[in-house]
Amino acid sequence: MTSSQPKSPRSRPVLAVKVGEHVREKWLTRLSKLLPDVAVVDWHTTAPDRIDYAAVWRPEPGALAAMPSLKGIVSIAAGADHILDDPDAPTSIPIVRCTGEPLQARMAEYVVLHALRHHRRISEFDRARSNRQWRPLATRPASHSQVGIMGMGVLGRSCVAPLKAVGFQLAGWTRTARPEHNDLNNVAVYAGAQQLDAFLESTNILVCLLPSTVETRDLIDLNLLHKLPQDACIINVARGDLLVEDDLIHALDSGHIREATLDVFRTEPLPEHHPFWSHDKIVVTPHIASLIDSHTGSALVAEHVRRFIDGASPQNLVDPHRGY
Ligand code: NDP
Ligand code: OXD
Repeated sequence: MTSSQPKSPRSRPVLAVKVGEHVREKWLTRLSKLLPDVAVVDWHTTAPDRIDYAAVWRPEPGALAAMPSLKGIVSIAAGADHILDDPDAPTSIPIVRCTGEPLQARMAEYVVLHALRHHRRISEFDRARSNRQWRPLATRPASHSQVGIMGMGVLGRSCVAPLKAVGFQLAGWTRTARPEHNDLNNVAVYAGAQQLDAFLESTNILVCLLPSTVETRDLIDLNLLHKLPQDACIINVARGDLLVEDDLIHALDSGHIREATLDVFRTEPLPEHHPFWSHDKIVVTPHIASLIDSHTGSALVAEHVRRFIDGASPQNLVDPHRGY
C-alpha cells in the first residue's frame, strides 16, 4: 500500500487514553480530531495487545506492562511518578510528560495568589470576619519577605518573574546548579543537600515544586520545617508524599509554621475525615494548581504522539532512573 492510500482502521496506530471518567469523552473526541490517522480509544475497552501508544493519568499498576506492542507513553501530567510508581512500568520505551506555557502560567498564578494570601495574612482576616471582628493589621511590603522555591524546573522557574513583579525576594533550591539559573537575576539558587539549610533559613514562604522521587519523598518533615524561620508558611503544589502530614500539623499547632496551602495530598481525593479539611491554618484545594484540561492537554498529547509516529526525537523525556 502506498502512503497516499487511506489506511484501514486496523492498520492505523492505536492510542489508548486513560483519564478520569468525567472528562474521558472530551479527551477522546478532541484527540481523534487532532490525530485523524490514529485510532484513539478508551484504554479500558481495548485489548492490551492492540495498543501502540498510551496517554495516561494514574494507570493501574501492571497495565502498561501488559501491552506487548507499546512503543511510547505520554504522561498526562508534568509529573511521571504516577507511572513510575508501578515497579512493572516499561522503562525501555520512551516516557514523555506534558508541560508547556499554559500550564506554567496557571501554576504561576496559583503560587502568586497564595504567596500573597500568606504574606497579607488573609486567613487571619477571614477568621476575624467569621466572628464579626474588625482587626486591622499592617503588613510590611513583600520586599521584606523571601519566597523560596524548592525545584527550579519548568514550573519553579515560571513562578520567578510574577513573584518578583509583586516585590518578593526570591531564592531557589535544586538538585544541580545549571547555567540557566544564572539568567534569573537576583534569585539566589542553592543546589544539593549541602546547601539546603542555607536556603531554608532565609525562606519565609516555602513553595514546593519538586517531583516525587525516592530522594524527595518525606523531605518536608519536622526537622526541615524547624529549619525555616519562625512564622514561615508552606505552599505544596508538587506531590502529597513530599510532606509528612503529621509533622506539618505539629509545626502548625506549635506555632512555628504560621499557615499552609496544600493542593496535593498523599491520598486524593483527600479523605472526608482527614484533619487537613478542618485545620484553620490550612487552605486545601483539590489538585487544581495547574490542572491539565482536555483542550490544552490534547494538543500536548497529540504533539507527542505525532513525534512517536514520525520517528522524531521525543521531547520532555522522563528519565526513569532519575524518577522525573
Ligand atoms: P521539572 O522536572 O521541570 O523540574 C524539577 C525540578 O526539581 C528541577 O529543578 C530538579 O533539579 C529539581 N529536583 C529534582 N529532584 C531534586 C532533589 N532530589 N533535590 C533538589 N532538587 C530536585 O518539573 P516541573 O517543574 O515541570 O514540575 C515539578 C512537579 O510539579 C511535577 O513533578 C509535579 O509533581 C508537580 N505538578 C503539580 C501540579 C499541580 O497541579 N499541583 C501540576 C504540574 C506539576 P535538576 O534541575 O537538577 O533536575
Ligand atoms: C501534573 C499534575 O503533574 O497535574 O501535571 O499534578
